[in-house]
Amino acid sequence: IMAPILLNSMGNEHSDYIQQVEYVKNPHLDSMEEDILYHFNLGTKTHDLPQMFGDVKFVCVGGSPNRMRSFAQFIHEQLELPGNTADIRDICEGTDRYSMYKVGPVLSISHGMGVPSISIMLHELIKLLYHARSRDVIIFRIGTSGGVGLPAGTVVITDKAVDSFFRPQFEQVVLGKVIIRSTELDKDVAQELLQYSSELPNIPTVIGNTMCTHDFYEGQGRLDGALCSFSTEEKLDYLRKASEAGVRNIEMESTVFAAMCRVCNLKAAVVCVTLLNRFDGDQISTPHDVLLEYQQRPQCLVAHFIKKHLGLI
Ligand code: R2B
Ligand code: URA
Repeated sequence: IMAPILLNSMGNEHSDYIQQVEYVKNPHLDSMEEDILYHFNLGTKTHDLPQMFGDVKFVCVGGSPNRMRSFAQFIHEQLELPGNTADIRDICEGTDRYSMYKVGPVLSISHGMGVPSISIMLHELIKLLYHARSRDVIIFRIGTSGGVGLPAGTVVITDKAVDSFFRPQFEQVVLGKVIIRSTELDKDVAQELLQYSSELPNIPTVIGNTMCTHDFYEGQGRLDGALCSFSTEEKLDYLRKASEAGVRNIEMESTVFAAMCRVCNLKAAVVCVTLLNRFDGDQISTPHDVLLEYQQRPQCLVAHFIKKHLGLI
């Protein structure tokens, strides 16, 4: 009897068994005849997912569809791939919920704003990677955030994603009960990103905790929403407490992103630029062109990481 030969995702032969880590954690999936990824407008019967996505090694997600298209074009240039960047098309053009672009081994997807929006996207993305039999994928959230005591334009690589009580956990209500999941991210990927930031010009970067809230205004202690139930002093007191808990920035998706990726064995990192220092104000009054430059910083850092991993630099 011959020993089974397994092919890994690069097509290399391995003569012994490799522990294949499955990304999905759902016993019901295997008994389904078809899986429709409704919000992507993709499905296992209508699309050849292994052929379309089997070679994916890096997934980058961010809130805005336009930013994720620009990122796909930027990565296309950085990887010096053949063809025209203008021809990169939205794989999810059949739906306006999310946008998805594939450039070589890199997938760039928008997730909208907030925990429910990104969590729907992640369910379908993780199933997509499973159906496609992708292996050794690293996923990055590249986004924007409010800084806690940092100058605008600082890139924060998330150590721990914490909730509004500064706890490193994500709570999900399932069948009327609260399930708590850990929000720890991959330490090695974070350190590697920090190292690469020092090799690039003009990308001030720190590692710190990221607070994830369920609102942009009151939920982030802003005084400038349509309603506000607290004083300036109370706001500053909360931000000081956040800072003492190691929080360096505030955004709206990191806890569920970290929790889902951790449960599903996906190596994950959160890289967000700060658009303002929340101790100085609430309104985002920085000029548009400066904001655009800030938003490119997480993209440059992650592109550098990808190029290193592909052996291009
Ligand atoms: C950062 O920016 C968005 C709010 O403006 C939100 O999606 C986030 O996490
Ligand atoms: N995104 C947020 O969630 N908060 C900010 O202050 C800025 C961007």
